Amino acid sequence: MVGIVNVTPDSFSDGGDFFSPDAAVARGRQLVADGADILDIGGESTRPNATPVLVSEEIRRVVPVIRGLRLALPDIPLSIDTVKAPVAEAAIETGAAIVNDVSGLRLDPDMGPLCASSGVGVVLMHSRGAVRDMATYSHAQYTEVTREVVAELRSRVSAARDSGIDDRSVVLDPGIGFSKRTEHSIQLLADLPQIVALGPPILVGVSRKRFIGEITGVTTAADREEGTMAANVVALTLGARLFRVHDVRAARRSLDVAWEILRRTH
Ligand code: HH2
Repeated sequence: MVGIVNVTPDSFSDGGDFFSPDAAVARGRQLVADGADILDIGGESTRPNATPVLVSEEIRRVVPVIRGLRLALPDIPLSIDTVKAPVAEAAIETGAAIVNDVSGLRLDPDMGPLCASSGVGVVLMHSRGAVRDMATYSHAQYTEVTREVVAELRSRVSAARDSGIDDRSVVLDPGIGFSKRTEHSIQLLADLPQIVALGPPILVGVSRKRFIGEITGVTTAADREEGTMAANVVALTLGARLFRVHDVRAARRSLDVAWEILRRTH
């Protein structure tokens, strides 16, 4: 279970809620008490029209939080959610053990070599375009979404390998809602076994996303928990093994119950 710690003023669901380092560290402690195994710290929102964040500002946001969490929760692996190598580098120096790159190493040529030389775990998420438009529909043109996402993820795995990243350090993520309309996100979740077949463990980030709002008619992101639970349980059934969520307690409880049943199936 990966708990989200957004140190941003403008994230789509919890922007501004945990913007000060103290609030973010307290949030992280709560998420671990609720059952998080990993915390993912992000200092830049990918929501459409979010304000771009300079490297220096992103570092200023995330480093004190990573430092605080490292001290408060020394046994919990910390992940840095960034597409920028200097931010990842500062986070790794402060104690982050995982880089969650929503561009899948596409946007910063220094990211692959940095991850290789520091030996961190790497989440390669599928997206298209730049940070400012990857969560819009600008690049959401697909003939067959699953085939194309699988091919693009395969090319990100090759890029990681070419940078010297150990295959065993890689996790793949279909990038739910990134350059994808609702029908694309739903189809990708249904076709998850095809992504599982690529080899690495699969992380999904469905938490409170727009496709859940469009199915249920729930416009307030924080009220999309029931839909989040349903999508996570289906993703677990179809092979996902890591779940990036805002409400760890709900996800932990629902997925623990689902897993007790699933692990006894043949
Ligand atoms: N989704 C978001 C951000 N980072 N990382 C991975 N690996 N997978 C995801 O699905 C994913 C992600 C968007 O969610 P959130 O962080 O809550 O919003 P924002 O980008 O507005 O901060």
